Amino acid sequence: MYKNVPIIPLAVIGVIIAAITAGQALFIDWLPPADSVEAGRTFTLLWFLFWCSVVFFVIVTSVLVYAIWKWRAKDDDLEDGPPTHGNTTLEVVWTAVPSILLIVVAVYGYIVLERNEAVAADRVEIDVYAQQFNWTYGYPSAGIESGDLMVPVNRQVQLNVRARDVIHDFWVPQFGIKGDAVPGITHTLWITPTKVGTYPVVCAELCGVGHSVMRSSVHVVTEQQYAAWLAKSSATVKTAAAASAAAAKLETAPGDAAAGKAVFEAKCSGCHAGLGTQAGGVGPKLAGINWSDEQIRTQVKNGKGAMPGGLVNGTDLANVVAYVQSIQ
Ligand code: HEC
Ligand SMILES: [Cu+2]
Repeated sequence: MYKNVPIIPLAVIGVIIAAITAGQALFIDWLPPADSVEAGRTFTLLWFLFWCSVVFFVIVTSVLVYAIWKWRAKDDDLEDGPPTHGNTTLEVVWTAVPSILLIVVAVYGYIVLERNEAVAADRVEIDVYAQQFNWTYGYPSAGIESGDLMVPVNRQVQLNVRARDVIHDFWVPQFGIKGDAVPGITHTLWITPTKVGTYPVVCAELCGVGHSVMRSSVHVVTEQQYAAWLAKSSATVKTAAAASAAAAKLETAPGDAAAGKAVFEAKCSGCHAGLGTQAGGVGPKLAGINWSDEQIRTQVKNGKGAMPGGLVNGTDLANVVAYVQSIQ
């Protein structure tokens, strides 16, 4: 039945097409290195799909090219050609094979998805905030925020991706995972980096004029380095918080008007004439303004108009507030 099949010409055409297609696959670097467990699975699935496609592309294209070459109508041939009645075997084959293949692909794809989204008990949770045009990372366990993403190697990282303005998209090409950051929604991604190194974080959703520069870095470090970094950053945050709490305490403590007079002479009287008792200079007269301590403190801390903020702080601030009150 198949003795008429032109094996040799079909084989020659097939080999040529296969060589061209496979060459494209093998000699061009289509994918970045798979540096996460998830990327390994996804990229393998992708290559499986690709090589299946190559096989069928080669078969179909070889027959097509052969048919075009062999049975091309002559220029003066206006006939319809002989009628054919189909070929049941062929039709069954070309229905059954793709059906089976589709089932295989669906099952394989499901398994990859299932594994990539299996949540590990010892995972590290990190919040990712996208906004025009930068990334911020929050470490809820340590109570800190950072502009860089720091993750331990070989441990699952759960990223809770959120947007503060418009839609963005978190993407680290080498991790093979990409997920939209949508306002009002928390999108969860799971990544298990397998190699120590620094990788780019790219925004993969056109989000405005600064979209192309919306990048940051993810540093994959050892478990010890990660723990040390967390401890150090949270200590820094705590020290800063403690220092500002202590400063606030000093600033709001009852001040000493006499000591405040000296501070005023040094820092304020250049603008506020007559130690603030009279108009003149750049600043207004302060005697008799009838402000609360809080108002004066805020004015000195933040400044206003031509008056710069932050001239004094701590105990000096408390004292100068007391002095301004004393000349009311
Ligand atoms: C560089 C000049 C300059 C210095 C220095 C300066 N001030 Fe002022 N200050 C001003 C000006 C100008 C205003 C008016 C701001 C406005 O309302 O636009 C002002 C306003 C104020 C007011 C509010 C008064 C009102 O009625 O609006 C207070 C209180 C005050 N200054 C206190 C101080 C104290 C205390 C210091 C020293 C720690 C100080 N200023 C240093 C220029 C200065
Ligand atoms: Cu963006």
